[in-house]
Amino acid sequence: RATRGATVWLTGLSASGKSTVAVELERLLVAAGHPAYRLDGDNLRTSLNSDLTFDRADRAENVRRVGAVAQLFADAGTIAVACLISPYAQDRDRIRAQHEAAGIEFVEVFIDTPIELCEQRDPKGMYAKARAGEIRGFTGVDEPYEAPRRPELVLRPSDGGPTDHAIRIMEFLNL
Ligand code: GGZ
Repeated sequence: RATRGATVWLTGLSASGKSTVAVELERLLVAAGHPAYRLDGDNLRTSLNSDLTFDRADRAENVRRVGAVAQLFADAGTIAVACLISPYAQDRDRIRAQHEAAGIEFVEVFIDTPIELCEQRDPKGMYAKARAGEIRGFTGVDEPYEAPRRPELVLRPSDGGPTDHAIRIMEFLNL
């Protein structure tokens, strides 16, 4: 039986662990014979989205483009695994509606890592710079993050590590 396509949309703060879960999920899916492809917001900002900033309108455009690309992958029978902060509910809801209108499954996963933990990790020193005022408009510091109200899945550090989280998503997808 061919894998049906779907979009798995990981949303959460910077350093919440979205990319790590996405890498793990892509690996598990492919190992189980399901075509999967990761669309990482941070990476795509150097290519498809290199013209975009972090202001409100450009973040909306970032989410719109990656949502449309994910939908194309899903339509072709691949599991698209998108990981973007995607901080605004309205932008995420819009791409959900577009998937639903086309009859394509959309799975919103909230990587619910408390900001205190994200700041402790701070792998690129960005929270420190944002706190020092060297970066302005940083999500969670001086820009909002709107948590999903009805995500299909919420994954917290207390649920385990990235592999546990990826397995939870596989189970949700019945794969
Ligand atoms: C949030 C920022 C910002 C600002 C640069 N706010 O954790 P990272 O470093 O490696 O990944 C983050 C990435 C966010 O890109 P997204 O495309 O996922 O964001 S959005 O969905 O909001 O469009 C972070 C880095 O870019 N970064 N400046 N001001 N994150």
